[in-house]
Amino acid sequence: LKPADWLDEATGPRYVRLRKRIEDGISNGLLLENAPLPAEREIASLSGVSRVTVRRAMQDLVDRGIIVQRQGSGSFVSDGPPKVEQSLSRLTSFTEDMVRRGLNSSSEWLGRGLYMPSPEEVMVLGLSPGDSVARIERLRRASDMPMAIERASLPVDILPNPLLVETSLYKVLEADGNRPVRALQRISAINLDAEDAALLGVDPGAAGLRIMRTSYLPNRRVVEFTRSIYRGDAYDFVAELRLAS
Ligand code: 16G
Repeated sequence: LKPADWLDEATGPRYVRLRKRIEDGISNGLLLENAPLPAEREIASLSGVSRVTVRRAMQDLVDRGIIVQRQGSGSFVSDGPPKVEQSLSRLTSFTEDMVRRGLNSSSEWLGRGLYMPSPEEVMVLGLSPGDSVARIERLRRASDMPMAIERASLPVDILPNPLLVETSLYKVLEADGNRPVRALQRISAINLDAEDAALLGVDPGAAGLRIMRTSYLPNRRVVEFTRSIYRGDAYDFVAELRLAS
């Protein structure tokens, strides 16, 4: 990038303009994968903005997974998909997680409706003989990138009409006073089979994470039993640990 290219003439906060400039540089191929970015101080003088502005733009780029910062060696253009850092201590929905990161979430329907439950669904959801189960199966995308395949099962009295879920399942549950307040989540490593890999846009056998979430209402009733397959290269799960007392 030439010095004049660091900040365009457009209006808007300076850090946003600088961030967009760098993003454009990457999508135009002016800044290649793994290319080092100049030091903060240098970008500041090239673009005529303060270091605070540069820091803010860079932080945004790091949050979006567009650049990576390596301790002691500076910032580089990321060579992989943006990694989503997901807290393991908050019970949030996919839509909320993406909105918080400024990413656009969307879903492709893989299936939904009322079905005869599997023995596992009967057990986990505490269904009675003859009960149906509501299932919604979606391929979930963040800014158009496939991130996860989610297969959720719910008791029919909690989700009588799966067709009512447009974007967010948790929003529908919340509207009915059924938003889960606790969940147990189990994460295990897998290699993606050909079908799931194709949906997620990665090679068969690529690393994935299988996540099982069982969510509960305040009265301890199970609201949701969800089996998900997440892309291993797109997620970092992060938990805060404390010294056991
Ligand atoms: C998260 C949950 C999923 C839940 C979904 C609802 C995992 C790992 N995560 O993705 O259980 O069904 O959020 O999202 O299972 P929504 O409200 O955006 O539809």
